[in-house]
Amino acid sequence: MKRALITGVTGQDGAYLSEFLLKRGYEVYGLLRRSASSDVVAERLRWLGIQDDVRLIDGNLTDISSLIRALQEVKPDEVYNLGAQSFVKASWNQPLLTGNVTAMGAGNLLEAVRLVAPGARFYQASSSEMYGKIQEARQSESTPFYPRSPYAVAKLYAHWLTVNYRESFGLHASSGILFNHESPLRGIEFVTRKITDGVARIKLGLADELRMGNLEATRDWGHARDYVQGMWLMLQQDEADDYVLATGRTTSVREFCRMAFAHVGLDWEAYVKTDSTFLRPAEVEVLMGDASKAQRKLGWAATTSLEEMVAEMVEADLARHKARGA
Ligand code: NDP
Ligand code: GDR
Repeated sequence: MKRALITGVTGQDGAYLSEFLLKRGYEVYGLLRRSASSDVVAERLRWLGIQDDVRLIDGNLTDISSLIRALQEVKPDEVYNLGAQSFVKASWNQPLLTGNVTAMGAGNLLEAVRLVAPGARFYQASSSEMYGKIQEARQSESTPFYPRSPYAVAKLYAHWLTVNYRESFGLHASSGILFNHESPLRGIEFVTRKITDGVARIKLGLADELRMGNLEATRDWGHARDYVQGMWLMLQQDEADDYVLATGRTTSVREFCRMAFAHVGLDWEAYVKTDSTFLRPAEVEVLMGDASKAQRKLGWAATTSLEEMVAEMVEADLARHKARGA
């Protein structure tokens, strides 16, 4: 039976990846950082009904000793580094924390793997945010990076360190450059989930408007369930490498609003207001990925359409609010 250690197990991708690996017979261990709100930390695992199947180990990416202990205990075949301060907007207010967790945390984990578990296969959660101010209309593994936020700068450090540890020490370390992927388990602060939650509230009479930032930004949105399969496929290859995962379709925030409101029969323009509070000091205007390498080498392709995902997310938020008595 294979063993996997996942950092960021309580996040969106950690939950779906745990579910995916459990279905394939893995023993799944997740690194859990200590929180005063311990009753809610495993909410996403609970939502998927796997909270009792994932073994949680105390640790923090900023504390290398905890990572060394976790690796000694688990002896993993595969290590997935999904842990991060992952909200781009927050990275301008907490740039150094973002650097400590998202950049140095990956460095701590790579060092710990090199020292304790050099035979383990390693996955780094890199991001399309690294392309930032895009240098090519479609971004692939060979497109130059131009990060536009402290978050993206931190991810770039982690990405290149992963490449460097592969080339320097022969680690089986792969970096997945993933474009935005969403789901009903997406954090409420990210734009898609903010919109689908807003739609549900408005439909149920709990709110009468939705305040948004830049509606013109466009993103290449896929479904997290598809993307965790791609992470796993990267670690099943004989050679470690870097891969873009994306749908190849880009859609504006404005259009996402239209689709989500239309799903419940409402006109988005009657409810969405723009609010400068949600603008960013520097914006990533457009992202559109080219995942042809992943398609060719991994046999991976996104399978969930944006329309299907919007419907699933709106329905899940309606159900959540109804369950709370709305
Ligand atoms: P989430 O924000 O949902 O999850 C982040 C996870 O990191 C949480 O489990 C969080 O724990 C954990 N974490 C935060 N700080 C620490 C720390 N100091 N030590 C250990 N764990 C910590 O992110 P996603 O699931 O959406 O994304 C997974 C990864 O993929 C992230 O690295 C993200 O940056 C990257 N990524 C995501 C994309 C997306 O579209 N979703 C696209 C490209 C990359 P807690 O619950 O305690 O806060
Ligand atoms: P992003 O995701 O920054 O792409 O990072 P987010 O959903 O936060 O923003 C996407 C775009 O929507 C615009 N936007 C708003 N965003 C938020 N959060 N709230 C708003 O009200 C709003 N209005 C407009 C943003 O300006 C932006 O252009 C996500 C994270 O998961 C990262 O961790 C990951 O690396 C990248 O995706 C790929």
